[in-house]
Amino acid sequence: MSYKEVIAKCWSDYVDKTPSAAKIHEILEGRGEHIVNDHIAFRTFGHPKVNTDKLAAVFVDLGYKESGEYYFEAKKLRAKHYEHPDTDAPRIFISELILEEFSEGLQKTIDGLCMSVEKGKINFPSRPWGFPSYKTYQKLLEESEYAAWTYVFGFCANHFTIFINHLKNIHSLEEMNELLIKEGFPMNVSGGMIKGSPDQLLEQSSILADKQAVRFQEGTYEIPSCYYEFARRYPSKDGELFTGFIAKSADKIFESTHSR
Ligand code: OOG
Ligand code: NI
Repeated sequence: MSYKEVIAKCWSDYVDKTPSAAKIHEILEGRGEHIVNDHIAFRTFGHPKVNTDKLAAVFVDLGYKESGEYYFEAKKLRAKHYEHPDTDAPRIFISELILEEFSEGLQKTIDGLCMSVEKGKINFPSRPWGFPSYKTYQKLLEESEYAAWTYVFGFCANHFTIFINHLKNIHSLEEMNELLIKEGFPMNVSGGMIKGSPDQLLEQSSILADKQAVRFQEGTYEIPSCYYEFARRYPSKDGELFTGFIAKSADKIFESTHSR
């Protein structure tokens, strides 16, 4: 498989969970835009069987290289990003929950889930532990929204990201956000609608996650699924666009899957 095939599989799973992403595509394409993807993000648990390096192995085999590391103290997460020599390839951002910093109960729950993960390559998209329990979801939610989300959705693209620099008729994140608001999409305003600044060489915004009816062991419940992000990058002194991420901004972007 090529990286393009893996990403295409993740995209079709993602639009199923995120009808807003398909709508935004239609709106932009209707205005004559060709959409370029800046990055795709995955979430996981910092457990030896499924940690960031395990998920990344699939992408590293397809030519991606580890290119940056990030730490989120309050959310108890760490992350890495990966770049591909093919300049058309979107960056990959993978984060993991630092299990040691959570209760024994949470650690046991995640250990239990990971027991059913087979050795070898991780598949995308996949949720190796079968149907989730709503009770477990709620229990995890008490300690970490990220843990609860990852339990239910597993290893799938948590968001795709429209690369604003490549749009023809939209020249700023402000313009993009205005259009989204006019079309009725709810924005993530945690830390301000636009995270980052031209000085930091990266500006980001995102809509709040769609709500999806998910089948649990106990029945079907509507919970936040995935969201769409928008990024504008600026050149550094060498004239090349900045390719990394800004931890302080990312910290707020994570909150796009919080309940509205
Ligand atoms: C990732 C949030 C961080 C970014 O671009 O800074 C991020 C997530 O919600 O899993 O994607
Ligand atoms: Ni992102």
